[in-house]
Amino acid sequence: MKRLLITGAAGALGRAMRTRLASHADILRLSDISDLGEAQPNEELVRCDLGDAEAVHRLVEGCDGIVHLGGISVEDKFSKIMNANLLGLYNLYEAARAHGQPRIVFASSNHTVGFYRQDQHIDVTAPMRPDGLYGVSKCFGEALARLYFEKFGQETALVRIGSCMEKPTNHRMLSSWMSYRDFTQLIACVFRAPMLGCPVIWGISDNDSKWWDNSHAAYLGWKPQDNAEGFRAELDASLGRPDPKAALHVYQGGNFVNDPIFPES
Ligand code: NAI
Ligand code: 15L
Repeated sequence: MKRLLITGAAGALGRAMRTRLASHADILRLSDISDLGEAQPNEELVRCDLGDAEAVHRLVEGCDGIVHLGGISVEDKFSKIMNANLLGLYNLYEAARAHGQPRIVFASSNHTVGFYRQDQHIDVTAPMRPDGLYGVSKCFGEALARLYFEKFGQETALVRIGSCMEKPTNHRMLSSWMSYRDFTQLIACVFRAPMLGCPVIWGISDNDSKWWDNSHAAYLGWKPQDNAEGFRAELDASLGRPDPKAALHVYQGGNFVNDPIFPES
């Protein structure tokens, strides 16, 4: 593709995708509210608040695909979540509608279903059970994307990312981990697919210990290659045996279930 937009490009996942997706488009347009550093020859850098509709329209114009990683990524005050994850998402979808409906990868989250227990195995037909306002904002994002698909045919991959990082850092992530390599390949499959639609996809590697079933998305041809199980011995040695009563090991959303509703002041 000619121009791929990555929002949230200054964040943890954005920085990882910036290098890994560089060869997937002629030009990467990288955006964030925070500093993006120096532009590489094939990069365009755009500082932009997702809550600013006009800026988001300019950002999306001329893009052939969008990887939407920008926004508040953990539990926070509602006002912050509202600007970045609710208003920001609406701005992005209105901009996409005005500028040719580029296909979108939306970084949704396992926190849409965080209140399921880890001994429950679910698929994408399971009702949402968000574990906080952050999780609710991702439920909103999925619903908004679905609306724009039904009404206007806008295609989006709703990737409910588990834990996408270099390696798992606790025993919960033996189930929820997705490697950077697998996420990169998922994004490539999404943009290559002749027909995408608006599927929910669980963003996890081929972990032995899984809670989520991705069989409905086989048509995308995505075959994750990594497996968190290889890190179990290392985690056992560094963390000891997990406490089976701790929220981290009871709920799919882990400790997020214990977050308070943060006051605005
Ligand atoms: P992060 O917090 O490191 O990055 C998010 C980026 O969005 C930051 O650079 C931040 O400056 C930017 N941002 C926040 N508010 C903004 C606004 N109003 N306008 C423009 N940019 C704004 O988060 P991370 O880990 O890189 O995650 C990326 C995305 O993936 C997030 O949407 C997160 O919810 C989602 N996700 C990540 C998971 C993970 O394991 N890393 C798991 C599940 C979902
Ligand atoms: C998320 O949604 C967060 O953005 C990320 O920071 C991780 O905490 C991840 O979920 C997780 O559940 O491990």
